Amino acid sequence: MRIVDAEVIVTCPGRNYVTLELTTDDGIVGYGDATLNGRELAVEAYLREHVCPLLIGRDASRINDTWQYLYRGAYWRRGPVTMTAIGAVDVALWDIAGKAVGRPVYQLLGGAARDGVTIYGHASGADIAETVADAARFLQSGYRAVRVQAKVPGLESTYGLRAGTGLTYEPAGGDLPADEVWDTEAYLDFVPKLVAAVRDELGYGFHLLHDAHHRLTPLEAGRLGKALEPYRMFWIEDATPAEDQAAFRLIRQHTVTPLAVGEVFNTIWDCQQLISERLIDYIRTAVPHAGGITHTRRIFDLADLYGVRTGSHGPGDVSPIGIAAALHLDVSIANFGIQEYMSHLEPANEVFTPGYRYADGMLHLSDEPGIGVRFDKQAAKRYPYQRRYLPVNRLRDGSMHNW
Ligand code: CS2
Ligand code: MG
Repeated sequence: MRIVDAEVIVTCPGRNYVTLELTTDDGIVGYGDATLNGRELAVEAYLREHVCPLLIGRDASRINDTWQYLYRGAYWRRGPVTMTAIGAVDVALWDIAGKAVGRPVYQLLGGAARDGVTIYGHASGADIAETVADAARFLQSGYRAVRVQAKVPGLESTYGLRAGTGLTYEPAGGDLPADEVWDTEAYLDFVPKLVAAVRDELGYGFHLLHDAHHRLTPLEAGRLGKALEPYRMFWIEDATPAEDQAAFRLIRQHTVTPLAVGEVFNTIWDCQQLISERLIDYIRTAVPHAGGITHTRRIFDLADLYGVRTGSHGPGDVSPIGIAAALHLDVSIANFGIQEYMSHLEPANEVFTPGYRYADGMLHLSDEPGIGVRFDKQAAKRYPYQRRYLPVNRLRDGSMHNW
């Protein structure tokens, strides 16, 4: 089963996606998600110029060897662009492996360990009342977990506020990064009020999550975690930038609120200390950005040794192929925690046809062979790439902060 063609397709049906298509000599086609929000063309070029020429003629069944060949062979290791490119090749090869034997990928990973994959809704609002009402809507439609994000009083814009009535929050926009202003004290004063109102109105019968989105210092994260302890959070996400893994020791000294981190990680080495010292409770690496199924599974297995559960990143800027790949891992591993899922902006469904479906607060995979997502290359051509950037954040004095 030799690879005879490798093509990278960039398309923008509602937002940009980068998809790798691999074809074998017996006509099997596999797909991988190579989308990296705001840096799509960097991954496209890495794949087209430096990886695809190496794939032609390779045995598609040698997934592990191809992973090692692309990782060690690059010499320059790690990083979001390299690992997203390797991740796309890896998922496409797993897709081919499943299609070659007529079985869904999760059955090649040891089979289902649960009936479905619990996801969380993304409630948001311009104020507390709106956010509580939005959270209630998710609960009424069967969600068992909800993330809440609301506009911080006094700030022009705040992370996580969905536009319109759709389910997807899309932060990238414009052909230059939008400049946003941030005020940590206003945020720290506000979030406990938001969370208290959600629990007062909607009770404790569901998992409640919040994303601090890298904006706090470790001590501020400890302050927030302690303030939220009465409300039994499922997690606070990205409480502080996690390059400084040791900083989480300080947060742990001040709070028992569970911590989740990892959506910007791309290798096991980014989280090895966080996991082995039990400094976090959930690891959030996204399959497309962390070297695909092969490497993400290693991260999840390491996490399992230390009682850390998974909480894969799954925003609208992970394509349905990336979401499906995560679901195959989620449904089969022992230490599954929760899966992020926002669904996708229209008209993504003209290009991607996922086999998974929503029911009772969970996503359920189909038993289609492979990853189970169909990709319409002709439809993709109808939506050419549009340069878009994630926003940047500055403090009120103009100094750069973390978005
Ligand atoms: C967020 C994302 O989903 C999340 O938890 O952190 O919305 C993130 O901001 C985007 O994926 C960045 O592209
Ligand atoms: Mg996040």
